[in-house]
Amino acid sequence: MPDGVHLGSGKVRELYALDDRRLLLVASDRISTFDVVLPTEIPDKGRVLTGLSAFWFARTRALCPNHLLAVRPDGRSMECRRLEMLPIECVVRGYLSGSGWKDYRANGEVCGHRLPDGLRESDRLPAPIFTPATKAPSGHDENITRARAAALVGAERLAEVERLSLALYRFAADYALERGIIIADTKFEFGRDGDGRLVLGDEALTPDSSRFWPAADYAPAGPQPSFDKQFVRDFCEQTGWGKTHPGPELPGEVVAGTRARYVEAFERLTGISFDDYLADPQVVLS
Ligand code: Q0Z
Repeated sequence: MPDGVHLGSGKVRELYALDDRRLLLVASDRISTFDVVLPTEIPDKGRVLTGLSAFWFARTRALCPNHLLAVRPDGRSMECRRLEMLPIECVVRGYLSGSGWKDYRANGEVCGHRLPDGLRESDRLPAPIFTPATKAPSGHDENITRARAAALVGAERLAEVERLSLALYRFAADYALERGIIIADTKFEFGRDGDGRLVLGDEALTPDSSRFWPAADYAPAGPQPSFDKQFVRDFCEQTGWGKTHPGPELPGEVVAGTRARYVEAFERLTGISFDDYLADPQVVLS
């Protein structure tokens, strides 16, 4: 077990305090689907997610400062600067999916962004949009208007996180698309450091905080297969499971196929072999 005082658990991550300035964020191998954590783990999933986050933090430092201090030799733990987190989720959507698609179908707009008529599920948007949400402990985050977001963080700070979120998304989505992965949408979390400056926190641009789609299979006008979780979803649908706790155990071939997809996402995006990452996690930082 890592050192530090346990501060909290996410569905698949753990947070520890190392001292008054530093936190340890540990990514487990747990996997969730349809909002339920499954009883079977995906070996190395936490390492893939930590490696990808660290990779993006290293490559986006010039766009926006971030909380990363170090990746531990276990490859799944990140030492981070302790921040005062903002009470909103900074979602950017480049494609119409999930709650964005739902809201568009209901009223033609998403978080106050009026969109062209006639868009289909999974269509690419004319330009990426910033669609803030409130943090709900249930994980069912609620889209909010920019007026409500401004009331929560201040108009000036909202404008700054919008600009930063769009810049980060554009950079990563362009980069990923060249490597065959569509980042359909993503969620950033920002905090303020001791001097009040905005800092990117949490995890960033991972398949758990984003929708990753295989670009080769992209076919709008319907839902897209998930780059990482499709085998798990297909298996779960097949079993007739009611999507309430507890979820089903995953068979070995679903575990192996899913692990391979996580490793493939890591290797495509970073250009680094996952074995090299396991041997020395610092490789993602240069
Ligand atoms: C992140 C979370 C997890 C449970 C708080 N740099 C930071 N400073 C202060 N707070 C946080 C961070 Cl990243 C912070 N979370 C999300 C992560 C387990 C909750 F691993 N909560």
